[in-house]
Amino acid sequence: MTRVAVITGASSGIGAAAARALAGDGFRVVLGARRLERLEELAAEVDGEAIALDVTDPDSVGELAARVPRCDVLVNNAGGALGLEPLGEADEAKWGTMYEANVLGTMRMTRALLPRLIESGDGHVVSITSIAGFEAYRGGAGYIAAKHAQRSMLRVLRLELLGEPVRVTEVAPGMVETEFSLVRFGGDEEAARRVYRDMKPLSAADVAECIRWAIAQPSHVNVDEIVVRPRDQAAATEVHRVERPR
Ligand code: NJP
Repeated sequence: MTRVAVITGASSGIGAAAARALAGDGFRVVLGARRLERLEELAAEVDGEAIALDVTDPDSVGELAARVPRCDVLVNNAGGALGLEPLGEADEAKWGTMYEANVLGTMRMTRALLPRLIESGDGHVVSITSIAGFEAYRGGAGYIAAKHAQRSMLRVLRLELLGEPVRVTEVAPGMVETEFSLVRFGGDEEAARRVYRDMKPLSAADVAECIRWAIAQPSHVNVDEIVVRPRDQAAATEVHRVERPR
């Protein structure tokens, strides 16, 4: 029986790369995100299924779950950051969206698919958090609060699933060159490019390989967490930059 992996936020970046990696390992991949056209292109490439999904909308999560009769792996990847304002200028709408997508989205997807993950007899929940889940940097309060919350929730899940046939893994990346910064800066391409200037960030495929590897371990091996950063980044704000010819 072909194993099924549901991947949220599969329309770009880490989620799309994870879909390719897991399809390569023989999974049937179910791709969820709001941009359905992109998902359909990727689904055609990896012979998967594209389903429109907004993790901030409980009905949308319910609709996806209703279309997935089997689920062996859930990759909670949908999320991201909005803005870099100091706390004194915090934007409530941005904070709300970040909390909804990263924290409540992960909760909703996990809650909806947990019965199927247990039924599979060998389930796995992999969630993409961030080094922002345990570090702080100026301007990051809303995202950092959300990623700390997401990370805490996963630790509780690990305890609650003890004795069930479901593994729980957290993958916490540092800087990864995806659409993350473009989204954070509201589409400002120059601001997004500056984040990765003169250093070598991780690629989405680098993080996808961590996800794939954790899942590929034997069932009794639970990789609890993976922290993965570029060699050029020792901490959130400690980044080695060298001007390189372009
Ligand atoms: O970013 P990006 P990444 N409902 O922007 C989807 C974490 N992370 O791959 O709905 C459903 O290319 C969105 O799809 P769409 C980060 O916090 C990253 O880097 O079509 N889907 C897109 O597919 C996040 O949790 C870095 O717009 C929703 C995807 O999410 C994860 O890695 C560092 C959604 C975002 O793809 C993947 O981000 C780090 C919703 N409501 C942690 N909202 C980094 N890149 O540096 C968004 O520490 N999506």
